[in-house]
Amino acid sequence: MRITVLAGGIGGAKFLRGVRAACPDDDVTAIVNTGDDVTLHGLRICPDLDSVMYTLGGGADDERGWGRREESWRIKAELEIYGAEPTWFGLGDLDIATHLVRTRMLDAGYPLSDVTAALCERWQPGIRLLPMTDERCETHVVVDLDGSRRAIHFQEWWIKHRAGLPAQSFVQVGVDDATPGPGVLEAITTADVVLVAPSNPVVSVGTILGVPGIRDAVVTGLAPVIGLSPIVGGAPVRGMADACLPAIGVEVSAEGVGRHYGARKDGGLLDGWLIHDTDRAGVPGVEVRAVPLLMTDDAASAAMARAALELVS
Ligand code: FO1
Repeated sequence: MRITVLAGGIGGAKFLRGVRAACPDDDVTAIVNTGDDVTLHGLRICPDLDSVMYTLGGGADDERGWGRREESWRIKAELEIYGAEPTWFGLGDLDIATHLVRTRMLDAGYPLSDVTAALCERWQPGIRLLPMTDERCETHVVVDLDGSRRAIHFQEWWIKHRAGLPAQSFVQVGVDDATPGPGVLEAITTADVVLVAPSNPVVSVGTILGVPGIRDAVVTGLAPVIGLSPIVGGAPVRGMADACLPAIGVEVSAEGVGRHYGARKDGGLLDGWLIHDTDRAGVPGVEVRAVPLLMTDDAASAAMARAALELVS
């Protein structure tokens, strides 16, 4: 069976580990958000691709959810002594090697998809990782800061300001000129099932669907589309979806996100919607099922993947 998953970073990575565990003999492709990507200290950093690659490759720090386990921060400390801004971004020594290899390949003219494939040669994630696009497409957040309204990079908003500045809106800089990366549309049109990971509906799933052509391919494709709610109770399990959803007028609940994605038969995204077993959600035109959605370990994530696939049948 061909399973294609739309995924962001930390939540998406944990869920993909569950899909891989539940479907060891199936062909799994992850279409990963690149809107969080940023160039800092001359290095191109792809947080969501790296979270997925490290998590599936066994190199992730599971507590943080991003970056490498057994990491050290000596270069970051040196940069701070030099006063080399930004000092708020956590650049780990081991992680820097990934950014150096990626930046060198990009500078040599390789597209991000080739770079990702090369990095995965080492990490062997066990599924195919596809950037949503090879073109630069960066999420910026419009905020009021120091008395003026301005757009700051998503990473600055999320890390430096801890998503504490109310997001007036989100702008995916470059998305209108972006094209789906190599293999992306094919992974959607040939899929037996498309899964929407419990990732941020605005800055992860929303950004992937914002790349011209991707939403249409999912909505008009033959494969059933099953989503998993990133919101349990009235809050995200991790991350900052609760700081993002109000900016697009969506209630921070499983029902709010499900209705935001909408029913495929009405031109929306979903055929099925998994919500946490303590939640309730009415999503017209969508089959809703309540199952445990806390990815406490691989067994829990695998059970979620199986529940999503059962919803297909
Ligand atoms: N998240 C933080 O909260 N603080 C950091 O200093 C930080 C550094 C960082 C470095 C590399 C990387 O791949 C991810 C990093 N993240 C950090 C996470 C990142 O901001 C988010 O995971 C994604 O952009 C949103 O999912």
